[in-house]
Amino acid sequence: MITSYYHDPAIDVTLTEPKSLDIRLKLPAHARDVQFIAWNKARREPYRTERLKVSRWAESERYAYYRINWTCMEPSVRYLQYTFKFSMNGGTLWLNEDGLHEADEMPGKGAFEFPYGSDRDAVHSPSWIRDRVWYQIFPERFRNGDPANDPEGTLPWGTPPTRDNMMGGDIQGIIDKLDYLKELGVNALYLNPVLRRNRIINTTRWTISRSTRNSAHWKI
Ligand SMILES: [Ca+2]
Repeated sequence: MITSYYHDPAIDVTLTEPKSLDIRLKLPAHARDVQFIAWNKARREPYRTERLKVSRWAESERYAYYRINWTCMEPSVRYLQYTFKFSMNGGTLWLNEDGLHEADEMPGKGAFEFPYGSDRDAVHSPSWIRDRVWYQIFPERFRNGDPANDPEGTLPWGTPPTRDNMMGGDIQGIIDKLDYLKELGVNALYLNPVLRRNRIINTTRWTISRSTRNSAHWKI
């Protein structure tokens, strides 16, 4: 009976480039015929099952250490599954995510999984975002720049906020304070949520620009 086994996939991130995987396996010293078997989970893309013999890397009196550097992943394969097969004490064993199984055939489920992301899974930030100094604003509570657009029931500025009360803050209030924000070194604003008359609206693009050159006037 096996009382100790350990598997270390060496990395715990999703790869976006065809790099190799360094996989290590520690087994009792008398384990033999270790194989690494990998296949495409989705099976939508053509990908043959790999069956690779894993060589013994190091050993001690009680344990054997196996290691395989696997470089055969294909970028189109999004989710790989793999398992280890080895023989010991006359039986065939499978090491899976959910433990050890003694069986002649590979278990139908429970294999290790490895998300091999494609480029479409990666986050691509625009170049302009890298030197931004962000300032997050809740417009309704930042500044009331135009009392004429206050929703019904707007309370005096400075009233203790609750989940539901309204203070009348608006985009004009932000515009009024753009120079102040600039003095702080802020060069990007993150507004949330933007409300239209106390109703949350879906994503909308607003453009704010100077209305006249060299002035403190802004338009939206
Ligand atoms: Ca207002």
